[in-house]
Amino acid sequence: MKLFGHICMSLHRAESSMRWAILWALLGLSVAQHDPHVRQGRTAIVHLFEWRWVDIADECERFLGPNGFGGVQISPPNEHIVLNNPWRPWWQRYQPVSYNLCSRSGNESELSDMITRCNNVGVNIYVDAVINHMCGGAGGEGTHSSCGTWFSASTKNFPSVPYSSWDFNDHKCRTGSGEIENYGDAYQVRDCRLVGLLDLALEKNYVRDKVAEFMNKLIDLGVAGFRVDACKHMWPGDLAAIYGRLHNLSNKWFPDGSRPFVYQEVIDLGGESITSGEYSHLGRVTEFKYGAKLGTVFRKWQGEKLYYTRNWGEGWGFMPTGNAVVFVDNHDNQRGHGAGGASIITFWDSRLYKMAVGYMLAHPYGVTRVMSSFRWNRHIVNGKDQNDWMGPPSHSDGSTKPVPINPDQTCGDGWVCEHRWRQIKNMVIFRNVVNGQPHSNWWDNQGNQVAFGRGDRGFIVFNNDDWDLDVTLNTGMPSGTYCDVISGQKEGDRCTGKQIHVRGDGHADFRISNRDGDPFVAIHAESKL
Ligand code: AAO
Repeated sequence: MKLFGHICMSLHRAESSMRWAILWALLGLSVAQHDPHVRQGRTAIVHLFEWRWVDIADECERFLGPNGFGGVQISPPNEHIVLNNPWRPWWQRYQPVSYNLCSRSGNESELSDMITRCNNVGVNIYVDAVINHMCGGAGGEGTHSSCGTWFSASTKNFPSVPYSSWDFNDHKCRTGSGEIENYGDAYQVRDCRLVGLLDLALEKNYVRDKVAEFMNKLIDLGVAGFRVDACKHMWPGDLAAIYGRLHNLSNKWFPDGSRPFVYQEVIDLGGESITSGEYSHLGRVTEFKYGAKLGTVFRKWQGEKLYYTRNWGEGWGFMPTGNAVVFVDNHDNQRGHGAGGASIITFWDSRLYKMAVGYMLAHPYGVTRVMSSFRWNRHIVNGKDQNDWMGPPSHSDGSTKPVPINPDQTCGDGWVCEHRWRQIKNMVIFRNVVNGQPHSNWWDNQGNQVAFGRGDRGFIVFNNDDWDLDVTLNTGMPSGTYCDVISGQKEGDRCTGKQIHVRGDGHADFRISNRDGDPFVAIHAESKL
């Protein structure tokens, strides 16, 4: 009955998104903004949080291109406020002071060079676009900005856009403080200030034009799309008007008529007045339930078991797969900002993290985004990280440090580079190899040991129980010897880790100790000897 209910609900959702799609098509509006335009069968995006443009360009050429990554989400490229107290927090970049393309990550020519070099090796660039607001109202007045442009937060004057006090929403906000006070009231959430940030009046054509001009400049430089920040705080109609003004992607790298990919940050864990569904006709939406639930499952909290994930995806109340961007953690909730709470798994819990990211990349649901972080001095007091503001590894003058690559391919100087961890990098490749194949051959022990395949192209087995796994399973794969891509990988004609022998009937024996460094095994068509 419950399953029937889930199916009906999913069908209902699928139908309503279909209706939207048809309506939109009739209106002549493109729905292609759901398409990430990844090249050559690539599937995963990596967020290189706070990386410099020159380092991203190098990373595209030396690592992301060769290992099949589909794209990079970059930190906001706009000119932003520069703060001393706290000192150069990472979040200063979410406080624009102009749309000049110079930021903590580099200047416009470095940005443009990065976009070109990444595109040339088949890796897309997606820009984190901060368009809901400018800097905080308490941001002062002066030239404390990333390219030294003068602005005045107190008089809402940003001459280099230009925006003046007429271009902000304060007159519309009905709360005493001018702040969002209650997330249950959709008007407050969209018309008042989010944590003190000056809220742009996106209903004005002038403001829409300025925002679109900024985004079009990036499109013309060759980016493939945008992660749009704080969408919950903007009216869907205003966003539609902005997206409608966007150019097609550059035909230097993308087919004629390609619309920019749009994925919108809307935090919807349920229980508020605004839902992610209000935005899904405009582009994809971040599915925050995904990481929150996956964390709860892998941590075995609230009685969750891995085998309950046999209907992972829409069956768990997530949005339709075609609308979703999913991730285990993001730059906010890995340090207690945003939403998701304590269940979120991050690189700090590396063993669990590799399993959770592996699960996400093996599963067909959604467009997947892998997080790539920097380390900071985490200092948790009563559940709150006192150092949640700390910016990227920096020199004493505040400039961001380069990302040095160690001989073993990991990163140095405080850059975590989760995307370079063998297990995660190999699962990005796995996802490409199984692309388009159905979720198949599910097995579980009614506990925390599960396995599933992707047609005849790949198979993965997890042991998150506190005892060994020792089973024979139908992998659905052609017979042969395969290299496990978690404990090692295929190098030439040998495996550097475990070998899995698939017999003529597709069955293979799996043995995973709960004490293994990584208690999961994955094989795919291209890891066969
Ligand atoms: C900084 C300072 C502030 C200062 C401000 C202005 O920290 O003290 O007032 O500057 O001077 C980032 C940082 C902010 C920073 C800001 C600007 O995270 O700390 O403020 O840059 O520098 C909401 C938004 C969501 C947003 C998230 C952080 O809806 O859009 O807050 N994320 C994006 C970016 C983020 C960035 C901004 C937006 C702003 O990814 O990096 O901020 O550009 C509820 C709501 C959520 C809401 C959260 C947090 O969540 O649903 O919509 O997110 O609250 O306020 C349970 C609930 C869940 C709830 C959650 C937390 O889990 O189920 O729904 O609890 O209460």
